[in-house]
Amino acid sequence: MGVQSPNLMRNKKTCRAIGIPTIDLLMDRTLVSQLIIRACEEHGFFKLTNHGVSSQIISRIEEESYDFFAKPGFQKQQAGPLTPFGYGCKSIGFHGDKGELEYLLLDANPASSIPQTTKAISNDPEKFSCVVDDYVQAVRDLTCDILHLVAEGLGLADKSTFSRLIDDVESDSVFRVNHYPPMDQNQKVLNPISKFQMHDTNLPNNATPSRVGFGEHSDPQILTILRSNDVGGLQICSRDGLWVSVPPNPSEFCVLVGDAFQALTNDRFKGVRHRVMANSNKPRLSMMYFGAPSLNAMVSPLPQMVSSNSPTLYKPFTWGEFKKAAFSLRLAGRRLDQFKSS
Ligand code: GA4
Repeated sequence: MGVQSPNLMRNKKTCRAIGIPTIDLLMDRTLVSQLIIRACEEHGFFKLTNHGVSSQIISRIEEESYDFFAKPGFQKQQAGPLTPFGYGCKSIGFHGDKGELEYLLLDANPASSIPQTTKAISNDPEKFSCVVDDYVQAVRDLTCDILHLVAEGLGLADKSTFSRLIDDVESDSVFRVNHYPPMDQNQKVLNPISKFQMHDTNLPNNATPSRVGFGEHSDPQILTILRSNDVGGLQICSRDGLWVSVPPNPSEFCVLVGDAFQALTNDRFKGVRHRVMANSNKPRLSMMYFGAPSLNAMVSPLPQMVSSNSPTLYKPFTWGEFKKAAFSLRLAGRRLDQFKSS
């Protein structure tokens, strides 16, 4: 499979190399679909090159985001608090999880009118909405392509089985921009223990502790399409429980399997646990499109994914029911457990 640059990770007990699957969308379609399926099964994660999203669309949203985050705090606060969309700082979601980041969370459905939040985000809300819509539309199309490829690879008769869930006017998809401020050098040297959480068990004993930018979790939705600037920090948890750093590459997209895809495929794909360690001297900016179904769509296993050898693992449930449960469990793991069939 198009595996590139093995990435050495150090762990207290072991040191291992892992290849992060990198898939070139310009390769032969049948091959691409097989590689995507294998990556979703083995890692719940892959990188995409030659994804076809125009660099202009990407740089415009990136510039708007940098402009917003460069504003003084009191101005950014005017785009908050989250209701559920808007500006957030240090608190992740509504239930007390903390992170060393600030972010914008926006509705990823085509805006019929410019929401109040957008007026507080930009001096030119129409331009901002347009830039967001262009980016979101491009990554939504890309997500639908990937979902078509998955359906093809799984041999489903209806190739839009997955894509139609997010290509829906009622889709609950969201768009998020995360800004991880640079780590203050003085803090890093003077007060490393009390200031920063010691979560990084992969670090050798003499290394500088890492700051948790976004705590470990899986995304609740179907697929996440992530793009970052050239500052690293994203780590994924491998199947054997090791944290693997994902080298940043602004020209690529990272694709993450979410909990809903795990349920739809009856656990053939697994949601990938990931986190961001914000310990760079440079600011990290990442943009995520979270592709989700409508609130009343069923996300329990597709009949085609169930057989006598693979009986259904989940009771029937809607995305709305799962989302409610996932949000109340915060960043905790095993959110799907309460939907397991007995
Ligand atoms: C993780 C993925 C998306 O960023 C998000 C997050 C959401 C939020 O920030 O409001 C959650 C988190 C995410 C999962 C558990 C709950 C909800 C924060 C949190 C503690 C927008 C999403 O959909 O789920």
